[in-house]
Amino acid sequence: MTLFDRVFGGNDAVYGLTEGAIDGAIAQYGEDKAVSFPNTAYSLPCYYAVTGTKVTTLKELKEALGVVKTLMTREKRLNDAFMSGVATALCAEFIEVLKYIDGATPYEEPCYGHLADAVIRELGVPLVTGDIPGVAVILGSAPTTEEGVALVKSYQAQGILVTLVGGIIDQVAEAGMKTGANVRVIPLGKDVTAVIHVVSVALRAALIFGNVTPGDAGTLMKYTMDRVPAFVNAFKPLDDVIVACGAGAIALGFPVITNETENIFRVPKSLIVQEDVEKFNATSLEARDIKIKITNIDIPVAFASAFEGEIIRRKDMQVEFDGSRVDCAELVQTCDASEVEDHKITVVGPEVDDMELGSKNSIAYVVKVAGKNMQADFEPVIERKFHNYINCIEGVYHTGQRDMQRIRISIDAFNAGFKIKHIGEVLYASVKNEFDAVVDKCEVVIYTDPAECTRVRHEVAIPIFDKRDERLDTLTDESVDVYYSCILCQAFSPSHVCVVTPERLGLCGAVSWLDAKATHQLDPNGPCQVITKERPIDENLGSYEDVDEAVQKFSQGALEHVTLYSIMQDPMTSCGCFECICGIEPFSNGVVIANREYAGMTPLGMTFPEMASMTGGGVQTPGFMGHGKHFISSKKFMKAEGGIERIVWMPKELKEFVAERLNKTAQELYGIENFTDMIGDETVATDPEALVEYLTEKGHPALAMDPMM
Ligand code: SF4
Ligand code: NI
Ligand code: CU1
Repeated sequence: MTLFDRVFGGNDAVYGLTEGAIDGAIAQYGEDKAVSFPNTAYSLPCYYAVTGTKVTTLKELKEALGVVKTLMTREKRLNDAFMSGVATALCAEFIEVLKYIDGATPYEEPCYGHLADAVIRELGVPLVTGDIPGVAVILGSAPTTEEGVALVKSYQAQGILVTLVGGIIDQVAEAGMKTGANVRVIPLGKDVTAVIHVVSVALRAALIFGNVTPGDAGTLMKYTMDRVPAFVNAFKPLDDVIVACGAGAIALGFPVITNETENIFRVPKSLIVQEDVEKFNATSLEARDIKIKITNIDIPVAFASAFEGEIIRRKDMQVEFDGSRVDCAELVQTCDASEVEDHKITVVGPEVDDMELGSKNSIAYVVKVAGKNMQADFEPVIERKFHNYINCIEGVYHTGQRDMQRIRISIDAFNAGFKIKHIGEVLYASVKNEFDAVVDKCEVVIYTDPAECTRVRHEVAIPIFDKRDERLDTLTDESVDVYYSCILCQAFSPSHVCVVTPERLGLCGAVSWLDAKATHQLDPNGPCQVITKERPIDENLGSYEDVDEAVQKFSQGALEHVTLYSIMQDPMTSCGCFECICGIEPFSNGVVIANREYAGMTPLGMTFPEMASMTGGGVQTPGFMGHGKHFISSKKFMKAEGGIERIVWMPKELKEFVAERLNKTAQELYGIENFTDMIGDETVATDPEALVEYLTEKGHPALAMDPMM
């Protein structure tokens, strides 16, 4: 039997199952019954991406199956096993969506099933920075639990996002391994059709970031091949259905590595037989050409970006440090080279062994750096990374910053021998690794002595923070000589360019003007380039000849004009990983803002994913604009259209997050007190009528402004 026979055989098997399932559902619910996956604007994402048609009811699903049948027949005739595999995958999507019918929640812990659009948007930045260097899809049961777990852990330790389908899920659970999106190990589901949920992520990435036209299957597959660093590890025995799905994966550019030796065809670089499961990792990375950044740090627990989202609960914690209760601080201090002894780590005060189980303690760490190219402006940039660095330690958890950080060390980490001094090792190695262009020498002093912590916090850290805040306050678009471009997201959004200014951070929320400046210094030929601002065209719009030239150049001609302060005229583009999106609300002359975390409805009649689907892929879409959370309180937010007075609605959580800064801006610009009180949220209105009523009652200024369109 050839590979082709097996794929076509798998096709037929899946097709039969799908047809039966759809007919069964129609018999039960009637053909007008709605079908969709939750929290996506692209339902059904794979079918929509491949054909350009959205499916919303069982009737349409049945029609879609007809289309798939035609596709399968054609591919069979053309003898294209790979495209035929794609058709099989579409059937898998149909089977999976039926599980969600009638509001069902078919997946239970630990499985995820369908992944929301928001998950994909969140992956944008870590994927482009190489923080997540790849995506592994592990299918079936490993020969032994140990081998399966070792494979999953090997990827996890490299920061690779691991998705699991089938028996491996039980193996990982049996070994007691923690799974979840926060530790980058995502069990999708135990049926083989659950594999579609990761395919769906790849295809939606093309729609969200790549501006690929739905239905343009050729461009779609080129996108996934070139830009989505995924691969498949499939354990034997492989049945025809798995082989067919594997052919689909290969069509998308994802190599399949298997330990199956019988009845299998090898396809160079695409279908690779590797009998030794221990070598799956190396073979896969080579096949997909994934390079891993190695950070070797001498600590007794693992250190990997996959552990960044790990949470340590009170009952699992050995000790904690809490800046909101006792004196704590974290600080980068620029020193003269003579004052810094490279790689010296000092702990002043008790070590973890001397602290009581479950106790709350003080901690203050001062990272002294010296370097010819070091500037005080880089201190907060480096300092803000401490959160990531410390969080990457397995069994250590960090939140907050400055003098309000909180750290927990787990009992497991403690038992493995983790000590306070290891935090110093991590800070040292990470700072030297990432900021090598500006930091020549680095020394870490960690205080746990309470009196010393009080001294460091009040006498050293707080005065420095105050000075930095003053500097940030004076950092305006007018006060600087240059802006910066960021094109990091071009890895996914080939024509997208962010223009980062002091008052407008990158839409991902992760790149401020200071960050961009530091990035430029660290890597002069990298993603952040200087944009001069010597030739303004219209200061109110924030348009400059220099900016236009820069975006033309960095978008390879895709963009001609970009304004910094307008959402109507030549607005900045979005890649897709924006923290928030704002869109025009015509009844109130205002804009509605939704953040990625918000799952509910907005007064636009759209959810966040639906609003978000209006823009992305590096194209300009007047009326909708992606932006960072901190941009909301900026004096430059939609300045051309009247500024923050246009904001009429935000989810409550976001409103609370921005309240202090936004109210300050409203006070300064318009003399309005407690502006956020005038802004609606989901507790007062999710439809335009109720919203306008609320705004009228509150005397919201937008109502009296000119319509925006
Ligand atoms: Fe991507 Fe813009 Fe953020 Fe750069 S600033 S990482 S281009 S979203
Ligand atoms: Ni104090
Ligand atoms: Cu992005």
